Amino acid sequence: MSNIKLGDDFTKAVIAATGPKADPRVRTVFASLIRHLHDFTRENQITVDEWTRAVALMNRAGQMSNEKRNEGQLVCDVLGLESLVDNITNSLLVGESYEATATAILGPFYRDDTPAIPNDASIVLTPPKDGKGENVYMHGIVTDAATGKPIPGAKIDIWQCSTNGMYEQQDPDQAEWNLRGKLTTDENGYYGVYCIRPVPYPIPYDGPAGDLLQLLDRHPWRPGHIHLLIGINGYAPLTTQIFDRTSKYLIDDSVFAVKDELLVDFKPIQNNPKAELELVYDVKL
Ligand code: MBD
Ligand code: FE
Repeated sequence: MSNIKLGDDFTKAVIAATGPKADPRVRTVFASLIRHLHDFTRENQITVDEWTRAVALMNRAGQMSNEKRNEGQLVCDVLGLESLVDNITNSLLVGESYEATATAILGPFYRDDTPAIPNDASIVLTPPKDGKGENVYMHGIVTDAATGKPIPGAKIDIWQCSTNGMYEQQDPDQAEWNLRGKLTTDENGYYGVYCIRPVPYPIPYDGPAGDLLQLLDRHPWRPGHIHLLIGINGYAPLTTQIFDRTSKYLIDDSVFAVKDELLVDFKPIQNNPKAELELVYDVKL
């Protein structure tokens, strides 16, 4: 590094350029960000060519993104960043909710305007045509982690992709809102919904996130999962995912979201004309 003139003093000068009206948190975080970015760049002797490629990747992620595609988030996901901020955010809440259900990342396919549906409705509006769709009666009770008491009126957003590996908004052949719904727990804290057994699927890899996976000699697959977002006034919202215990890719999820506590069992169910499988999943807030 003997020829490098832009060393520690240069980094300090860049940090010191921050003005007096900057918000304290912004000041702290950016001083650290500049420090790490500069150290990283010196340590790896990053060249103009390499930096140009990184800038192009960021620009392409932005250009590809719209309300159906969040490529910036996907790039973060394959680098483990969304899982890391999820873990930090929820560690900060410990004490208040130490017995609560484990969290997992939101992912890029959540839609915040999902319509409400009644309990025991089916979210399978477009049944899979490939014969891989196993119908599941998923149900459980939402309780208060501290008291064990049921929580009535909790909203449960649920979403999953179809057996062709696509979420409804990615796939013109699926009805809008297919495999999505917003449930409300009843007076006993009960929720129930008919869905499908989730199958492994590849995250979209035709953009910068895919380029990164290829560069790093990695695959794009995720284990079969169902997303949940549970909220009610007075409790911190719970974002999580549940994973089929028998799925492939549990130990090499491309976005690093699997936790032991989130593995679930699909069991055969008798005497239910609407489902072959049952999934009992209780939630503690
Ligand atoms: C997904 O379906 C997902 O759940 C996450 C976390 C990242 C990419 C695609
Ligand atoms: Fe997902």
